[in-house]
Amino acid sequence: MARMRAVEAAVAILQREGVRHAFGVPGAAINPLYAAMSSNGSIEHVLARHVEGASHMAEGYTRAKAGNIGVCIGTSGPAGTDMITGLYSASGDSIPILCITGQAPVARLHKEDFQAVDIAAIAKPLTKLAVTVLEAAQVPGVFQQAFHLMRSGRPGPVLIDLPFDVQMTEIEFDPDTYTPLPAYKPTASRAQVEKALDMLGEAERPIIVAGGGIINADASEELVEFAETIGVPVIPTLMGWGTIPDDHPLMVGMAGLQTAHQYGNATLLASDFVLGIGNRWANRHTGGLELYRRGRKFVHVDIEPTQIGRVFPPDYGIVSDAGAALALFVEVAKERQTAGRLHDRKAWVDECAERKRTMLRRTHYDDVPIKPQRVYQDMNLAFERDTRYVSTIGLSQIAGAQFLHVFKPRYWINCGQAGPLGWTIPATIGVCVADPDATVVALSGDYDFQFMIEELAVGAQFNLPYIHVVVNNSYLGLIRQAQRAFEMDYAVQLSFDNVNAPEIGSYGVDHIKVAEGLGCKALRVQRPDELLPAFEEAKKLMAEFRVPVVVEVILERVTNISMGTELDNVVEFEELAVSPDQAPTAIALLD
Ligand SMILES: Cc1ncc(C[n+]2csc(CCOP(=O)(O)OP(=O)(O)O)c2C)c(N)n1
Ligand SMILES: [Mg+2]
Repeated sequence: MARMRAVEAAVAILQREGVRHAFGVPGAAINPLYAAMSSNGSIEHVLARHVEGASHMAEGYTRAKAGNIGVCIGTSGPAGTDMITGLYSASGDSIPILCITGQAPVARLHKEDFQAVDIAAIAKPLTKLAVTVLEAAQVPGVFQQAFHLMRSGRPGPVLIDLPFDVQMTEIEFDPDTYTPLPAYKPTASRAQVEKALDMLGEAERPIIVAGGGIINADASEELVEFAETIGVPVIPTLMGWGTIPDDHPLMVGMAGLQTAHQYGNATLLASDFVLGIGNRWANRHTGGLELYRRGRKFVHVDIEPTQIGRVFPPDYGIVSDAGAALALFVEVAKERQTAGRLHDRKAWVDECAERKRTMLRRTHYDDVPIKPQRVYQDMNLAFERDTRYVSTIGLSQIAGAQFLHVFKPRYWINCGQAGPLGWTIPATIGVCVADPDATVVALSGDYDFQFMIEELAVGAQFNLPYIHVVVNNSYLGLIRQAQRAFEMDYAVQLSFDNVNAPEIGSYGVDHIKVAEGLGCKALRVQRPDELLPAFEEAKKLMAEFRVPVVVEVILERVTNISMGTELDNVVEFEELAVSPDQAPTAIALLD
């Protein structure tokens, strides 16, 4: 046993739970923890420029690699409230992050002390545990429990709030014998898997909906093996995109109201059975439930018991970790294969493949200003299979999901549920810290980019090279499009004549100068034929200077992107491809 400050025990636990990086902003009330990190020396700290940024960095860090848990740290009061959006984002997408805040001393909590706020109460609905630790001797147990909870069941964030005196108090703690608690993960039984496969066997046109739970469980290989064994097509959700490579013959598109393919929606509507694994029937995926459910049977596999039946009652539900369920699905499916008990699904798969080959949106345009579709087409040409994309929200994210290609799990890192503007830069920084050798490409609209633009300085300071494609329509594009229903174009303009940058006309903010001012490299693209050379130049600059490189593309101001309110009425505003040369990087045409 050894006597140490409670925060020294906390840092020793972080170390033993595998934490190697932390993202944060110090302040007086959290300085004891910083002192403990400084003397411990095992945790590299990345100094954010905004505390919300630190929370999104932690989330990007967790998402990049199986087993990672991002840690974000801030002081009392506004630092905690700044990180609330990060906690919301992480909880919505089932991502574990640990948020640590400083707090006023226990005896002054009730006295409206400077920057004392009940952050645990504020964070409660967004976390698996949010606690202000009032007894120093509880600090080790609270941290141990935090890691147990973050790793158990449906993953999610935890907030630990540490009053200044609690941090400073000496306690007895033995780091050498500290052991993480085992994580709890429910497992499907053989009888449950047999029953689900029986139901699937009775269907004529079954599909698998593959959710982000498969990525969280690191079980994408098992998913592909299962799909291949039973010969059933897969529709990944936005969070599950990458579980099966886009060019796999059984990947039949994404379905949904926005981030979806025409062929994905058509295939979902043609199906008569859906096996959902690690998904949550998000409304941007399902659209109206009456149409989504009509004429189909559903089996839902989820790690969290109370998720079964939350959105609609499935025909059968199984509570299981996606990885554990898939391992058993593969085992039972192989047995049935050997026994000749599986159906030949070839005609159904061919039908889905034909839709994937023919129901294409046009991407090849030569217009100036550039049409957004052309940007994604050229990104497909410029960036290799092993590119990790990061994006958040906006027409940019929606069109990105419609046109880009993803080939591996965790290579589409997207804030699916909360969609807070500003998430992209800090989340990308978290990804770069977690995987410094990866090729990382972020995608933002101009407004998302401006929200937390200061975080670019973190990328420059800590030498985190990545390419940030900023599609600039000088508009809150998604909201402008939504306002068509109100016949207005109100408070969504970002354009103005920048007195310092007449060369960009009325596009307003000079992103190049801002990015350069923050220590990054930046290029501006005005014409479609400049796109590919700019991406190549960006790769060179990234390698040479080891800082983020911004490629800003000046877009046409108004382009409506395909979306709708039901899976069968997604509105196509632009032309559909009528010949392969109009969609030259469409996945089914690439080979
Ligand atoms: C914090 C926050 N406030 C408001 C919104 C609503 N919102 C969603 S997209 C969007 C506009 C995005 O504009 P931009 O980033 O330029 O992307 P574009 O749609 O133009 O491609 C807004 C305001 C949001 N998602 N998050
Ligand atoms: Mg915009």
